[in-house]
Amino acid sequence: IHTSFHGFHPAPRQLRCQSLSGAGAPNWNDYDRPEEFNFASHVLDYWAQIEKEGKRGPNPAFWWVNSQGDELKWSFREITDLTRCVANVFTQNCGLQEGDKLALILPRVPEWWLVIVGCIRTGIVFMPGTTQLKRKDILYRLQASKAKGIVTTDTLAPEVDSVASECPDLKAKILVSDHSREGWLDLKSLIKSASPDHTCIKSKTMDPMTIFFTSGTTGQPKMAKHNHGLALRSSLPSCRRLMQLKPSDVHWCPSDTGWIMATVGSLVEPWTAGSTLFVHELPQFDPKVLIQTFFKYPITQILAAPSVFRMILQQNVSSLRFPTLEHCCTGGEALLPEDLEQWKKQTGLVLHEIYGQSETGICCGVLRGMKVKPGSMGKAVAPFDMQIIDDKGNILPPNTEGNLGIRIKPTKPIGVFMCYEGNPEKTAEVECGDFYNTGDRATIDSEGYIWFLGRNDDIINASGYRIGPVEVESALAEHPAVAESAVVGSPHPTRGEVVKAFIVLTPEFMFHDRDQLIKELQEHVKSVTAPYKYPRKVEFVPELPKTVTGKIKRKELWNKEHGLM
Ligand code: BCO
Repeated sequence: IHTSFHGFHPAPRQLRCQSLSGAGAPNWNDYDRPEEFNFASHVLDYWAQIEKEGKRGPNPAFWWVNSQGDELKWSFREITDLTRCVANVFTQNCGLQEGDKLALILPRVPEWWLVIVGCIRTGIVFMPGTTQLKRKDILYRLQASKAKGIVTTDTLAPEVDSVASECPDLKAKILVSDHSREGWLDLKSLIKSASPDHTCIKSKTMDPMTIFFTSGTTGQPKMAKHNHGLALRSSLPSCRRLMQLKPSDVHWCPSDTGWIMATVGSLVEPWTAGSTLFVHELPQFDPKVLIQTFFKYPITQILAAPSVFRMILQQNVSSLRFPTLEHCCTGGEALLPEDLEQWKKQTGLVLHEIYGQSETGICCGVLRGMKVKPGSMGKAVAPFDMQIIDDKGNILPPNTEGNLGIRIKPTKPIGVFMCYEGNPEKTAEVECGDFYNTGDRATIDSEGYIWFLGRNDDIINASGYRIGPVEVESALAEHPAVAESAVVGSPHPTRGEVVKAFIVLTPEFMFHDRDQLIKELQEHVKSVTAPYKYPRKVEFVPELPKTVTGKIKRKELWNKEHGLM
């Protein structure tokens, strides 16, 4: 990868508002459905051209740093060239082609951004996954998606090798490393020798672009498949009004690369506006590093989960008055009014809540400049029509609690997922009359503000992670101490909710040291599945509450945890 290290200069004044009306793409309106769209050619190549014409200012398009003092800056022209090289590597060296699926499990290294755009240029469907995934998670993902390729690092390559023989469709293993590994293609050196001449596919807006794995109440994560509309959506005027990013902005979204928040917030959104996309490698999350980063770099906008802001507020530092930060957005879990108040008090800035899911991207929010109602997650962002519905899909009146729905009939809006790949039953389950049922409970007031109330199922939202209880219960079941368990969300002052496991012990472990056993069970879960799912709270119980048919009553345990009984 070639790098350029040019100094940072704020963009000229006249460019500040340039991109509010749909960035580089044609001036679509919120309800347009263009036949063809490709983020690489419509947006990135546009900004590369603007740069070439000297109309963008000298700010980098991509600015990556780490704690060792390394920095990397790319212009849009460099990104265009590099991602064309990646596209050629995929098709010529890896034997991948349009429609193939590629698992992408990388930390915040520059190649993550190159791979995504390389996929978009070639029509390869990228499937981001968190680097916290373990062997079994990877096996499931490769098998369920029939992935033809995987891109990962040295850390996870051995895990992939240990399951590869069980994945007959997997033909390209692509490594991002400074070392080579037998049986793996070395992405960095292949990019260096690849040609930057590549013709981007002419993708239809409705062609598949990406898949996000998302936890459900039962079973393994579902595969929420999106078309190119997910990226087009950020070019629509209503979406642009959300953050009102402009080319002079330096935008930072420190979300884990496995989530839709990273794809949208740390790639599509800033680049649609021609802004600088800022990345800190942050191998381990540390709120102190975030604070130092705000003081060191000219970051103007941030998008992160409420837990991130809470953790920053809890640090004992003399000032949280950041010199350049102007606008803060938050989503992934509920933002409490006290977080909003504290952030305002300490930083002088308003936290603007957004709401979305792996199935929807950002679908509602408090737009920049809009009146903030503490506790509300704002209004639906067109073209989404969001309503409170009953279990049959009937619209309920204002201020009535019900299911939060997004209208998908007669026309599914740009940005809503296509389906759960390979799972028509689950896809049908979330359709409710003319609506997609988000599974969240909410109310809408007479001004259209949406008030989140909670899930209508057992899914846990722990510091912005969506966790299916069965995934944790299955991991626990593999430990000899666990006769059975039930997992629910439990309130937590920093993380909103954390995973709590109620465990019935097997007779052999009944008299073991309880504190030691808790630690052992936590480590066990961390070792068999992605560690963010581990139960931070454990309670040993003689039995679990069950229905007459023997089904565990998780709701009863949840109510107990939330002081409702
Ligand atoms: O807290 P512990 O130290 O006990 O455990 C942590 C890690 O140390 C540990 N861990 C991580 N990698 C490991 C490992 N252990 C063993 N081996 C490894 N390889 O596991 C625990 C992981 O928990 P965590 O990720 O919650 O950790 P942390 O560092 O406290 O991070 C805090 C947050 C707030 C940064 C993190 O929870 C977070 O990023 N939350 C936000 C998630 C998010 O972005 N959600 C958005 C989803 S997309 C969406 O909602 C749509 C919106 C448009």
